Amino acid sequence: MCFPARISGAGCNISLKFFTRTHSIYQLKEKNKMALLPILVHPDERLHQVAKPVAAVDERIRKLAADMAETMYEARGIGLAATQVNIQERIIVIDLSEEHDSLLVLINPVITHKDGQTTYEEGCLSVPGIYDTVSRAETVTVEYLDTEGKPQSLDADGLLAICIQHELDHLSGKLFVEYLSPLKQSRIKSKLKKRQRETL
Ligand code: K1U
Ligand code: ZN
Repeated sequence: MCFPARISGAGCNISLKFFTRTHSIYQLKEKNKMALLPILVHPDERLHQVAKPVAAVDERIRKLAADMAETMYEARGIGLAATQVNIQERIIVIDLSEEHDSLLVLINPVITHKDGQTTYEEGCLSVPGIYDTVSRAETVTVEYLDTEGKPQSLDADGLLAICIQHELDHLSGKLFVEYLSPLKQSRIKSKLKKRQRETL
């Protein structure tokens, strides 16, 4: 079933045109046994690969989206891009709700409009424990396919707009730390490498 909706909350207002509930996380859960996927950690060259468009939205893609959602929830994130779990296909999942009941699955997402400017102290599941301020567009329009392969368009602002831009950067092989100064980037890389050595 498709219906237009407007959702507010969690620091954002979003207009969902023809948002579909037929493949919510609950339906995905019923159909597939979900798995947790390992998240790549910076510095890892695979985080810089450019994802390819999904050719066909089928059961494999729905299972992958369900596994990505489960992985995101378990890691206490609000978003996850396929690149972060070493899948080089254009899929992102986002859920800003505390209840984990507002999952967005965006397949082959493309930002078609950006406006304004805002800053936010971002984090990243692939750059654990590091938070820093990044400047991005304040509002975006993103076009994508849903889990049934139907074209959708979403106007977003607030944290949702920031998260969409952060996740699309992942699909282009870009991490939020690349917006920081070379000195900060070098310090972050050294810190994470040291942490990885210590946990080996
Ligand atoms: O892509 C990712 O690594 C997920 C990332 C998304 C994101 C967070 C903040 C700004 C932009 C994008 C995270 O979820 S990191 C965890 C985090 O910072 C956070 C978790 C819950 C609420 C708010 C932030
Ligand atoms: Zn990230």
